[in-house]
Amino acid sequence: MATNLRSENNPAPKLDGTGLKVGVVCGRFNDVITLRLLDGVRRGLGDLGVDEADVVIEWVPGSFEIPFAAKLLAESERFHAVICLGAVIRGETSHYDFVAGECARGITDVQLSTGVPVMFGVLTTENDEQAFSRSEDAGGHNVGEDCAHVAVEMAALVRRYE
Ligand code: INI
Repeated sequence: MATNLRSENNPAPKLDGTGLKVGVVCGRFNDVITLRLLDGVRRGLGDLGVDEADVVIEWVPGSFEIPFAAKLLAESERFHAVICLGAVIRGETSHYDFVAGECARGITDVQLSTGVPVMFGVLTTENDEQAFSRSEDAGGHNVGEDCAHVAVEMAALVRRYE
């Protein structure tokens, strides 16, 4: 994720994931990285009180397939939030741009058309090193863990307007 300049006067809200049901869509392409992101999601949701039994994980071949699966999960009405995990690492052709761009666009479409918050936990990096440094073990930076927190915050926002 990019730099996040945070003020000390605007603390993040207290998050409680008790009772939340969360769907996770995970890309198998670069799964050395996406498995690490998935560990981060499990850690983050567990820390906020989401029951492991309330987390459903669906694997898809790659990031390009993620929006399709996210739509299925979001439309199922079984989840308060969906988290998408993928790793698009730049190669020598423009394939990267299409996969990353369509994945991001598709995920946005899904959350706006279904009203279910969908997290963008898809790494788009220049190289492997950048991908590893965004999918670290407990105590380090892990975008999956960030997404778990944002999923709980967004689900709470939806609940306030139901
Ligand atoms: N999928 C990824 O998740 N990451 C990548 O880096 C990637 N690259 O570089 O090709 C990738 N490609 C596969 C793509 O997501 C689809 O599975 C494939 O095009 C079939 O639709």
